[in-house]
Amino acid sequence: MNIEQSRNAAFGAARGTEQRTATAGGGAAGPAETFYITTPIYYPSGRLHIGHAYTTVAADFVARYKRQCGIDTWFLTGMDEHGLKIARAAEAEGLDPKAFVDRAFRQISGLWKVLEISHDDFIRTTEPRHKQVVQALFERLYRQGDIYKGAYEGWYCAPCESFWLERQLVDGNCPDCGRSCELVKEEAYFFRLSRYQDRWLEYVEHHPEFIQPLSRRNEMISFVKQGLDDLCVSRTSFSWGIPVAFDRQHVVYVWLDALTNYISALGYGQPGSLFDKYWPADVHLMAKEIVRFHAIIWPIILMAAGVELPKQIFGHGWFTADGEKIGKSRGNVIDPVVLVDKYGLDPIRYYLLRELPFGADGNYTEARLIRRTNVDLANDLGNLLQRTLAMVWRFAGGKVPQPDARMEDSQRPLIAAAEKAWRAYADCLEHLDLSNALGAVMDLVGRANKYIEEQLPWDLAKDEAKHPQLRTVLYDLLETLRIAAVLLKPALRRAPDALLGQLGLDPAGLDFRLPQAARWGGLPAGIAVRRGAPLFPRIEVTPEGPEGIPQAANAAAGTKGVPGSETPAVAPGVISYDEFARIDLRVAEVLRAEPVKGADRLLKLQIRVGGSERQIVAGIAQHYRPEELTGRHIVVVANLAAAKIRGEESNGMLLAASAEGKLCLVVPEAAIPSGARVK
Ligand code: ME8
Repeated sequence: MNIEQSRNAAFGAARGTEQRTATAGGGAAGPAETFYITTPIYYPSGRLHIGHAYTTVAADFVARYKRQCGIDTWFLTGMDEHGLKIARAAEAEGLDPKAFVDRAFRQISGLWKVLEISHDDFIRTTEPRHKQVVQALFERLYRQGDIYKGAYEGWYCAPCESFWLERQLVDGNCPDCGRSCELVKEEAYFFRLSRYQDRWLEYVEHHPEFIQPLSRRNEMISFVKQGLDDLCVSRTSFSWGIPVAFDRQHVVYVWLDALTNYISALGYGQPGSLFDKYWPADVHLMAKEIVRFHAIIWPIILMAAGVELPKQIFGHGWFTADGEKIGKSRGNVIDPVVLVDKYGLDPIRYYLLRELPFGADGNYTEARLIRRTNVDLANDLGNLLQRTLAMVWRFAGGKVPQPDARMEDSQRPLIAAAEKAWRAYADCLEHLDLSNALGAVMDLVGRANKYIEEQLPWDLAKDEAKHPQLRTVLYDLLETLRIAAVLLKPALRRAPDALLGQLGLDPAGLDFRLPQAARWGGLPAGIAVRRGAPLFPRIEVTPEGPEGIPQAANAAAGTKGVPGSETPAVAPGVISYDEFARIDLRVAEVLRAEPVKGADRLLKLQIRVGGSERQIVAGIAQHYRPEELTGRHIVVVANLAAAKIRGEESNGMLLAASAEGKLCLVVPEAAIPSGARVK
């Protein structure tokens, strides 16, 4: 059974949630058999951008991981279609609001297809199934006295769809987004938030995992401690919303409407619905600016309605551009479809999931995206596969060799490294530490690359007595790659299967279920490995080339400034970190050196950089004899554009220091494998 088939196969995996505190959906005692994860339902007021892709790809990673663990998972996303903001956006285009949101629905569904999001349901707040739950909830709260009628006089921020009191404004503007607010004076219904303040504080105190990360929890607690005002929950000055069933002059406040999606989509109120199976949600994911609505208003609505609270509200950080939140209304959006077209799906998903600690803010730059692809995926993972397969062809006839049964596990360090990687990965995912979960896999990949340098398989091959050891080394490298692919499977969409295919496996017939699939020894000996295309071709970046960063950043971002640079303005003669980071400095081993005919200053060097070999030409013939160089480790610029020097191809440049007619090579100060990064 493969992962797609195992989606609904609940087999009651008890995950020891009892002992954890701040875990995703943790805290509840007893085994967790189902997992329900949500993203915010997005406003279709403008095109969705990389920020929306971030939350949705993150939720997708977690959902796919849970399914891969055999847990019965439900993943919900959707669209928040009502409210003043949408009504105005539609009007600005001369469209009826329904026609406007229908068009947006097609666009947004298309985006999730491109990103291969595996949601189980997509809720639209204009659907009857949703409207009916919102109306019933509103009426229930009214009948029990938690909603009452009054008059609202205060300020409204349409972009955030939030009410503010005069004293809360900052310089007359919305304290959340800084934009101007409008004065609202109308009859309205109010929800008695204030009545539940103490109950909320007590609940949050006893459930440390409820709001995460901790910094957001603390913010929310101090916000509530300042005192909660009752919340205005209806509007009469526009009509694009769900009418209050018993007073049709009013439409339900868009946030009450929107938050209810998390239960309306499950069929709340209908016997035998998905609600009985999946509620309470294990985690509501979102960025920090809307944690307040989810962590305070939503739980209090649920408390009032007698519904169990979600297990966790997780507010991650923002992708920023030049330090400012990327946002539809700021006009600095980056279109994920353009990026996928340009770089492929896996590099984008990997970048989104790996780049920022989940919870922190961070700048988006195309230069970083390229670097992540080149360094982690192309160099570390891609090269490990290529080097290993090349050795399997050369030393083992292209078949997965049988490891030497006489070798103890303690003599095979990759076994322990793979076990450690799995544990770290699973632990990180349970805590929604998505970036470090992938980091654990990449550490394993790094360990395997290092293992090649330690074992020197080409030397083992020279000594027949060492052939059993050679076969074991090769098996261990292949098995490490298999485990890395299994662990990358929920995050990436193409590379894991492609990698497994090159190991000689048929991904369609594999059982990816965790933790079994991550256990050592799953790769059968004797199968034939296959030659395949590189998993991740390096993205070539040349200063002036057509694929250079300036064009890349402009195409996707439409931003001004120095695209791809994190610091737009630097003093003349000073370079930004990003500019420095574009130079790929590597340790290289010199395999051979020889003079270049007719050029008495030049030597031609064959070097190995990690798993690949190349030639460089260097002007050092008057300082070094060729035989002095063989076997030495030097430092090279590995991503310098190729050049022909005196008719010889040169793919890189070595580093040397020179002064007063003297020249010496820059070399690593201690033994370190070729391919090691210099930074
Ligand atoms: O707030 N960085 O919808 P919305 C990271 N409809 N995440 C970002 C981001 C960025 N720069 N920009 C957007 C709404 N996001 C309401 C939600 S839920 C009941 C109602 C992501 O279209 C992030 O998840 O403004 C953020 O919380 C969400 O998009 C806001 O989407």
